[in-house]
Amino acid sequence: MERRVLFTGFDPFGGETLNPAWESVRRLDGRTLPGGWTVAAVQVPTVFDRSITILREAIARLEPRVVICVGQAGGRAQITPERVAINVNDARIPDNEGQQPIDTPVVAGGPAAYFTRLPIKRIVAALREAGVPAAVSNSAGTYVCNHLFYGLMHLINTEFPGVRGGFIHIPYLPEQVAGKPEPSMGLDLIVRGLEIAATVTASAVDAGDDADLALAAGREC
Ligand code: PCA
Repeated sequence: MERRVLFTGFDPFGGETLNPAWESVRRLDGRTLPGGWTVAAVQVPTVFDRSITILREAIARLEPRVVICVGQAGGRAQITPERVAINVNDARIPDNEGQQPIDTPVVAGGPAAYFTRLPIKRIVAALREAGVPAAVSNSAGTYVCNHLFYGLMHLINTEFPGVRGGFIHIPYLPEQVAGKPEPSMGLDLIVRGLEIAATVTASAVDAGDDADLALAAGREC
């Protein structure tokens, strides 16, 4: 396996003309991180099943040690590393190929949920330290983002055990909400935040450190 971080970012969906996930990860493609890690970015479609197929192919081809899938979470004001992926597809709107699964499993017979393998508390602490709004999220929803997140964790647990990976949701870009009372975050700040998340994870891998920080980052409901 390479000392490489693979980022994935979704294409636009739900009537948007851009997706901040792809806009940000494509700017990280080809960068070198502290410690000599390289970064690759791959676009995935906002499509059930095919997004996982493309992720699997990218992991097999690029042999990354770290995988961070990124998606747009409209309405959120912070960068939010996700704690848990659940084995449920329940789509409020059709995906980009018209599929709208309701209450189906991501993987038939798979466990109810997988926890992330990213050091999400360390990431949140480092982001806040750098002045980037961040919080742990305890739900990635039930649409294609949770689907890909669960698919990634299933791949890690069945085929690629050496990969540390997980999912991060990011806010809308300002141009997506101009004229709407919705929160957003500028592209440069998102890119910086994702680079910090990758650097924190890479250095945990280099240190052989599987433990996360005991930082209180939960919420009541
Ligand atoms: N966000 C959606 C799917 C693609 C994306 O960027 C989600 O949160 O499920």
